[in-house]
Amino acid sequence: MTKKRIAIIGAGPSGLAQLRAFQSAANKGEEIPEIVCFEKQDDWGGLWNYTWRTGLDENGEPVHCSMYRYLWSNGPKEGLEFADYSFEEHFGKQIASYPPRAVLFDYIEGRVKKAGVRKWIRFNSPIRWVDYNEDKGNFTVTVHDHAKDSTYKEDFDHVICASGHFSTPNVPFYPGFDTFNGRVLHAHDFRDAREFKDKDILILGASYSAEDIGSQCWKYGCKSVTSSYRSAPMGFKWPDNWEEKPALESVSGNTATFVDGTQKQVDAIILCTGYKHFFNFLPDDLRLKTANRLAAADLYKGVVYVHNPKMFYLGMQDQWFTFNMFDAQAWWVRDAIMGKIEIPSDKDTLLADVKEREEREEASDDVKYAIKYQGDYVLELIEETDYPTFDVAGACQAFYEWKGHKAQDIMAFRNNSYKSVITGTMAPVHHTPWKDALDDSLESYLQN
Ligand code: FAD
Ligand code: NA0
Repeated sequence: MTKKRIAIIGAGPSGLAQLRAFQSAANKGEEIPEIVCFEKQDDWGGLWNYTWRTGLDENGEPVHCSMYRYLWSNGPKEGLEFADYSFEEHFGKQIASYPPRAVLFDYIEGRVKKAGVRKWIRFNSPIRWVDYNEDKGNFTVTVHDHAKDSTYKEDFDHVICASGHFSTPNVPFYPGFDTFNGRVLHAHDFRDAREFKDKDILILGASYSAEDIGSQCWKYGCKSVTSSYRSAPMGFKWPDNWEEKPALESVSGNTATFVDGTQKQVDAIILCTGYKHFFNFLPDDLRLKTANRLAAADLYKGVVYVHNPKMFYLGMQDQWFTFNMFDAQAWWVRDAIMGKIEIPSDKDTLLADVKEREEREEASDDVKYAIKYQGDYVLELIEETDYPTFDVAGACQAFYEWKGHKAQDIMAFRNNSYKSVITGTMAPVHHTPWKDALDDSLESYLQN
């Protein structure tokens, strides 16, 4: 019998989890399918693969990166640690709890280097299109090879889409943006907080990007932050030069006017208004359409596309859990593809699973409920595979404490440390408080 062929779209944390999942089965002597991972960038790591570029990349493709210089993890690393590869294994010691981007990139890369899966990835290879062939029951994938500047097609038995959903910006318009006397940019294009030193900045949005980009600009010396919320304020105890305003009404010249009638002079406007699930390489019958929520639409078990169960999606949920959730999903998808887990053949059963997850998510607005909801999901998947189980309740506890620490002091929460649920070791307190640590390099962070 010929081997099944599997296409993975994207070599970010989700796609890499899928490669590691198959490699770990091969390591145990199992016969695995042929794996090809297509990555549009020239390196792995997804959003964690930082670039200074914005707009279009060197090949004319939209830049994927939404990360910026000086980005430190916004949640404790104890909530995302790989169960099969601890921080202590990678760094040879326990490290502090909120690593900067470069440190997390190094950690992600360490596991897949050890696994030896780079050979399965074709870099500089954006997927242009995917077709499902009803007659053959397989997929034809069209790829652009930028190295050769040629386009080719290959057939696969399954497609796993791991292309991420925090890269295509959601960009609203407000009256006066077109005549604003300063820069208007989306968080996706924000790279260096020093650009806004001594500036009065306006941030639109009230979620993680708004909180963190505002905090970065504050840390690196902006004159003031005004953040504007559409639904509800973030409500933290902000520094004196940070003010929360209700929704923006319009701008005129450099004056921003808010719906309560108040005004503020600003030099730049940063739209922290979220991202779109955007798959311009997928036809209508394969393309996921979902809001950014914990129970993503149309995904049985959060991963199987209900309208074509040979197609899978990884990491499409809104995320409390990240790397270890992608692992749980990847191990589960591997076992479904390898016939160890059965996907119900009846579409109503798949849809009922989605509905049940949506209703359970909607049952409460409480943050702790949401964290536990996703923790339960991670546990549900790992219990069905051989992914090493871990203390998910302990990881939820780290998230609850993190929430408390943010409420206490939003500019100091990253100075706290938590206990690893993988090795049981307490993280050291970082050598420098976050607000004073201007160098975000790996070398500086690991100096303890
Ligand atoms: P991505 O990381 O987005 O990777 C997707 C990959 O698919 C990319 O390499 C991309 O080039 C590739 N790709 C896309 N389209 C194609 C195509 N057509 N063909 C081929 N390849 C394609 N999570 C945390 O745990 N901690 C944090 O501190 C944290 N900070 C974040 C900060 C920001 C600003 C953002 C936006 C997100 C942050 N996240 C954080 C969440 C982040 O979503 C995950 O950590 C993780 O990167 C998601 O992995 P992924 O593989 O699903 O997607
Ligand atoms: P994100 O904050 O980029 O995080 C993504 C926000 O935008 C909501 O507040 C929403 O308001 C608002 N919004 C949307 N449309 C708007 C409009 N037309 N006018 C005004 N406001 C508007 O995006 P979301 O979706 O959370 O919030 C959108 C991801 O990036 C997260 O997973 C986060 O963890 C990650 N991230 C991490 C870090 C670090 O680790 C930093 C940044 C981002 P409303 O009214 O819809 O609530 C450091």
